[in-house]
Amino acid sequence: MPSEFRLPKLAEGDATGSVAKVLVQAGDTLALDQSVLEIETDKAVVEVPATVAGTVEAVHVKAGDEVSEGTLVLTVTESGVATAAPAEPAAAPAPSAPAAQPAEVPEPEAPAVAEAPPAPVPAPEPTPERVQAPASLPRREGSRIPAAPSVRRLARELGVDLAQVHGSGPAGRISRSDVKTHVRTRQASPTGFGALPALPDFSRFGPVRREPVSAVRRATAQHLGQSWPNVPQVTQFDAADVTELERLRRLHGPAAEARGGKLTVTAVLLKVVAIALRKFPQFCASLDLQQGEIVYKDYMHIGVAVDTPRGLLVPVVRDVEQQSILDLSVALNALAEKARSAKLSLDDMQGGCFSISNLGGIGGTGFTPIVNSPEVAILGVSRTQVEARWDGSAFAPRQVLPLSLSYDHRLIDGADAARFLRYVCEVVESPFLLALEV
Ligand code: CAO
Repeated sequence: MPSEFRLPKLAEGDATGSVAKVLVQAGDTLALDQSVLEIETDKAVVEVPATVAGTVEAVHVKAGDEVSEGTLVLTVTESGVATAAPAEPAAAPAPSAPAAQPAEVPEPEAPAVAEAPPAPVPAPEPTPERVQAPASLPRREGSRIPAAPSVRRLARELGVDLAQVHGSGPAGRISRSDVKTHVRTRQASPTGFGALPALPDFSRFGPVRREPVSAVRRATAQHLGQSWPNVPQVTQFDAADVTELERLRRLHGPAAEARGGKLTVTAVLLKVVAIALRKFPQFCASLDLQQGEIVYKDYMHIGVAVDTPRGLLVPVVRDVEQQSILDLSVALNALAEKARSAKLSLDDMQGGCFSISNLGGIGGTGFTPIVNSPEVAILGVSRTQVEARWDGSAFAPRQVLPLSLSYDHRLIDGADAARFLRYVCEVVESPFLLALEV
């Protein structure tokens, strides 16, 4: 005998909602708890599960309808299965809840530098809830994709089309870990660019030329493409008076050259940053959201971005704190040379705790480098300029080095970043501090 299925109470505080999707049609066999509607409220999209089982005789709502508790949704001929107690639709967390999910996505061990060749993607580990399901379930157009509201919400936040996700649960049900596995696989797609919308046909507008994407470019795109959307980053700017440092660099440059090095600003900054990292250990750390822990590194390896004919490479200078500036000038020179002559090994590019990117040799007044995740900060260096600075009684020409610090705001607060960068500037301005601190 036909019975009516009416809309139960929506989530707390939601009197009305609008129908986003109707998930059943007349003639369907309806199972208990099967999702019938998706309703969009101010706070979330919720799925409404059936509290009756049987055959759908009529659907009384359509997408876009405003509905509230008690609205007639379906007429159902019951199949004799016991009627469940009316249940509140399961609401996904309101958008005001901390949106931590994207960061939870387990990323494949990112190369310690953006530029290492793409590592093979480890096969996803089976999770306890996983039950072997057919490789792909045939999904009819418009048919129901089995996934809980929280899974749908995660998919929406990560920009995942659930129709593309392989559900590993019974009857192809999609779990959170299926969505995460899908994202991992997509991020590690052979192109390294993930799933992107198709490009227009540019040849309609004029002649075009196509070249294969190099391995270095692909690795850079893949790594930065992961870092940028997943790391909420901010850039702090400052400037250091390097007049005295420049005098010392000129004075001691020949000593570096005698050892096969080059006493550049980058070599000095390596040492300065190492001292700053010891004073501010959260800048020498990584965030492990899966374990809910911060990983502090007691070693101090620093990556330096090198512009090479093959593209950007980031070799890592090891144990920076334990080396003198002269040692560092030699090590940096050797690594930059290796990078430019395509002789870097994977080891040379792994294990960095922090990165430095110096574009000052080329020019520019400032830029915002991208954090080389899972590191949490990167120092950008721009071109030294001569500026008129007030010395208390007159303006005097001073050499000023513009610095920028991009940082992962999940771990580092703006005040800490300002203190870190100010400290870097102070040490650069008073190189004597280097001797005091080492
Ligand atoms: N301001 C002014 N001049 C600078 C400078 C600065 N901040 N930094 C370097 N210079 C000068 C050097 O003193 C040197 O001058 P001379 O030739 O007169 O001696 C010249 O620029 C070239 O320096 P260098 O490149 O030999 O040495 P370095 O240690 O300063 O830099 C390296 C090494 C590897 C960082 C640099 O060569 C490089 O590749 N920079 C590009 C990094 C990059 O691409 N970053 C972007 C990453 S994100 O897309």
